[in-house]
This record gives sequence, C-alpha cells and structure tokens, in this order.
Amino acid sequence: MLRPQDTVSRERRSLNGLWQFSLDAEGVGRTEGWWNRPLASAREIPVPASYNDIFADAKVRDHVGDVWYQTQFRVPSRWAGERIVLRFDSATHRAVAWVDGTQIVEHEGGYTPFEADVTDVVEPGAENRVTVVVNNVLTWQSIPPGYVEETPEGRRQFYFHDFFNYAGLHRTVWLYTTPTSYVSDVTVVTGLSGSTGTVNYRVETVGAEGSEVRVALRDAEGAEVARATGSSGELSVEDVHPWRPGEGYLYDLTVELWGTGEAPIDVYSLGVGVRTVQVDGARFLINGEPFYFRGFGKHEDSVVRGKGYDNAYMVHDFVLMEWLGANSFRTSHYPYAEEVLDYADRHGIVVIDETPAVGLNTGIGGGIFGGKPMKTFSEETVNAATQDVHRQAIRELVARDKNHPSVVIWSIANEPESDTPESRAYFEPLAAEARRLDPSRPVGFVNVMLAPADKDVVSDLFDVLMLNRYYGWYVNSGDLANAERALEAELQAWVKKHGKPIIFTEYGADTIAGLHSVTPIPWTEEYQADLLEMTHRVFDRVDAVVGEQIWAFADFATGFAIFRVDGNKKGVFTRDRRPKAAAHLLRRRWQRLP
Ligand code: BDP
Repeated sequence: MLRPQDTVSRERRSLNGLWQFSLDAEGVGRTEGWWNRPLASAREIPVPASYNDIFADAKVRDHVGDVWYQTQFRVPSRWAGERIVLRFDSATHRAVAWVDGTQIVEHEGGYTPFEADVTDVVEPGAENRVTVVVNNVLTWQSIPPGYVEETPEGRRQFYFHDFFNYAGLHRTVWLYTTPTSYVSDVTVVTGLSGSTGTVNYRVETVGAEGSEVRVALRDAEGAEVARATGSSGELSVEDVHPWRPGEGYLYDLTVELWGTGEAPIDVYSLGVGVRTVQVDGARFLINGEPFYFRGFGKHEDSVVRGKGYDNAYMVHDFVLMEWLGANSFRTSHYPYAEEVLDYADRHGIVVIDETPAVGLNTGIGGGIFGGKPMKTFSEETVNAATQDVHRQAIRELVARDKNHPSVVIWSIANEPESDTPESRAYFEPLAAEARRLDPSRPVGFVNVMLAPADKDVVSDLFDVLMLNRYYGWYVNSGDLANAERALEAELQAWVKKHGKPIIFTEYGADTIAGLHSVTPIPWTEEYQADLLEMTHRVFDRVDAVVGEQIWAFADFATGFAIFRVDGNKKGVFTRDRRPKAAAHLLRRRWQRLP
C-alpha cells in the first residue's frame, strides 16, 4: 500500500490539528447517527495523539467502547477531476468513517493504514465534514486479544499484554489526490552479485489500459543508473552502492505512467536500498556478511501523547540509539508509524517488524494477573476467527512495509503459547502465509520463557529464533550467579535442537531511575547494569547468538498491576528519555563491538 506523496501528478494535505471529540459513554452514537451533525458537547482533541491522557478525566482514560472524532475540511477547487482519497495512517483498534452522511470506510486493526476513494463524496471548493468512530475494545477475536467484563460500574477491559491500551487517531490523517489512471502499488526485491545490484520491480496500476509503465533508477546524487519499460522487470546496477547497516544508502525509483501525451499521467517515487538478507546455518547475513543485532525492544509511548506519533520523539529516540551504538530495534509489539521505517531506511538502522499479535498466551502471569484460568486456544478464546484477523494483520504489515530495506525479519507474534499441539496448528498456516507474501525475508516469532527448547513445538516452522528471557529478574530474581548458569544451559539446549541464529529480543530488569545501592539489589540502577553484563557474558560465549535487544528502550505506560509502579520500568532510559546507568554500560559495549 503506497504512502501519499507530493509529485508532479499528486498532491497531499494533512488533516492533522485540533478535531472535535465526544465520548460515547452510552454507546448510542451509531444508532443515533452522530455522523449526521456536529458532535454534541464535543471537546477539542489533538490529532495525532492517544485520547486517554489528554483530559484530566478517568472516564476518558479508562473508557471501553466508542469515541467520536470530527472535523471540517475544504477540498481545493483545483482538485476537481482528480481522484481524491482520504487516508488514516492508523485508528486504534478499529474505526468507521463518514464524509457528511456517507460511510466511506471501515477498518479492523489499530496499527496499519486504511483509505477510501472519496471523489464522489466530497465537493471540491466546498466544506466537507469527516466523522470517525474509533473503538478500543479488545476481544478474543481481535489482535491483540482481550475480553470485557460487565461490572456494576460499567465495562472493564482485560488484556494479556504489558502496555497501556492507548487508543485514538494515533497517526496522520491525509487527504490526497492521484490522477484517475494511477500507480496503485509498487513492489521491489533487491539482489547483489559481486559489485552488481539488481532491483526486481513490479508495478500495479488502475484505469491504465493502453498506457505504459516506465521506471528509472537514480543514485543518491540524482544520476540515472538504470531504466526500463513495462509493469515488471529487473534493473541491473553496475558498481552498486549497497544499503547496509549504519549506512542507509538509497536509490530513487521513479515510476511513471505514460499515455499518449507529452507528460506522464502519474508519477510515484520510492526510496530503494539494494541489499540482501539471508539465514545461513546459525548466521544472519546482510549483504552476505554476518550481522549482529544490538539495540532494543521499544514502544511508541510518551507522556501526554501516549501512542500518538511525534516527530520530535521519533528523531530523539533514533539519536539516543545512535549515541549508544545501537544498530537495530524491534517494533514491539505492533507496526510503528511509517515515518519511523522511512527514517530507519535513510539511516541504515535494522528493523525487526512485528504484527500486533501480542498476548496470545493465557499462561503468562498465572495467578498474579488475578485472571481466571482459561485456555489460549479454544472455541471460546483464540479461535479460527482470531486466526483470520491475525492473517489479515500479517497481510497488511507486509503490504505496507515490504519495500523498506531496513526491515529484515517479519515477527508474526510476541510470546504466544507455543508448547501445545493447538499452538502448532494455529501457527503453521500463518508462518506459511508470511513466507508466501514475502519469500525474500526471514520469518520468525518471539518465544516466551515458558516454552524452552524441550517444550516448544513451533520454532521449526521459522527461520530464526527470537527469545525473550528474564534470568535474574522473573526467575533467579536477584541471583545473578544462578541466572548466568540457567541462561547458558537453556541456550545450549536451543543450539543443540535447532542450529538457527538466535536473537535475544528481550532481557532486562525493572529499574527505578535514581535508586542506587552498593550491593546488587533489584530495582537499582546498578542491578540493571549487572544483569545486562551477566547476560552479555553468556552471549559472548555462544556463537549462535547473533543479537541482543534489551527490554526496553524507555520506561512506558502499562495497565494497573501490583508489580507495575507507574508503568514498566525496564527502560534503559526513563519515559522522558534520561539515561539510567545501564545506558553508559551499553555505550561502552556497543561502541566496541564491530
Ligand atoms: C515480556 C513482554 C513485554 C513485557 C516484558 C516485561 O514481551 O511486553 O513488557 O515481558 O515483563 O513478557 O517487562
């Protein structure tokens, strides 16, 4: 799915800003047709942002159900005759949108874009009203899953993941044009052979019978290095400048649609990084060379905005990762804003790209969460309908992110149940689907500590092993000597069973910034640093470990739990991005590693 662009044939406008917002506490908006008129008793709300922390109002923060957004926009009269599209970069977790009285689109899933052709609905030159109902309910058939309980005080949302259920219009809303004959999709897959690079491309068009697709590839200085005609083909680049970790070299692929006129009908341009990704035994290769991941699991999370996209936080987080010497991160636990991947492409940061399938595991937390014992996979819980939604989430992730050179692994789930026949039956078709959609990238899922090598029945379906482990924290708490032995023993069992590359996608310790001790006491800054050092000693002894991504980049908001004080504190930075002692330790280690 192509991002909106300004080109000679296209124009876009963001509808970001202050919108009207109404909470639908009684759940009546859909039957009363709230889209037909200005929202009653509305407040102003920023877009993009989560709505939860904007108001000093627990009813908003903890709301379970629908909220309504509305704004007015004017379509320039010069857009008459163009195809006009309204696009939401995300609405968490599902939405329906109307322009004036007409429903234009609905979408399930909180972290991927959706759009509607509104050419016949909007009036160029006139004011139009857009209304969106955004719903935050998590059910057994949503990704991520959850369930709602009715209480005398109203509905309560439960879920199985460890971050706050922020909701709203988290990313940009665009109004954009294309010509009526237009480029609707572009797919590139790149290759390298010696000093020659290849760019295999496929262009899809709409309403373009009788027209011709022409593509041209230019280097970063703007010099043309290859061109071709036809909707698919392979471009070859002599003396190629590859995209590589630490150096986000991008070519520009300009796709043009030509009719009989003097100028192209439509023009779209795409940044292309020429690189290869491969798993070879226990090695992870980028451009044929072994790559070692160092970085973080992160969240889109900041004060006030919640999960609202913010350029300042985005750039600052990358700058801090660079300051540490990190070369990669995982989009735990959902697809991030496309601006993030664009930045990673330009700067040579390597990304493990994850679906929102987090919490497909009722075994985690046990009694601590206070939940009832229940099965993960059953007719009443995660079932075939959930699997369909999950499959669709994988499709939308790959469709959106397939052209990003920074993305090197698809992670189709975080810490699902993976030690039962039901889990294998659930994941087998999903792994196959991810591979079918994109045979050019390794596919994985993130394994939970409850399913070590002797219990796991799913990992053979995947190309890499991604492990989240909390030795020294949730197990061997405060006992780093035993933690070190247990971690190494577990690792050896994986090496023996699978011989695949192992990336540690989580390890770490909750740490209160400013809490210090001369002896190794959990929650102190010293303990976090000691735990990381212990874990790194083990990694350095095991060749199959090809990556270390600490949990987490920064402290973040969670739902209430008796072991969470104002959120999860495993950040190497605080929520406002101040370094804990561990940051300096990582900086020393990562600047030394190749
Ligand atoms: C893992 C999850 C992550 C949590 C982390 C933790 O993947 O989302 O926040 O543990 O407990 O289970 O800190």
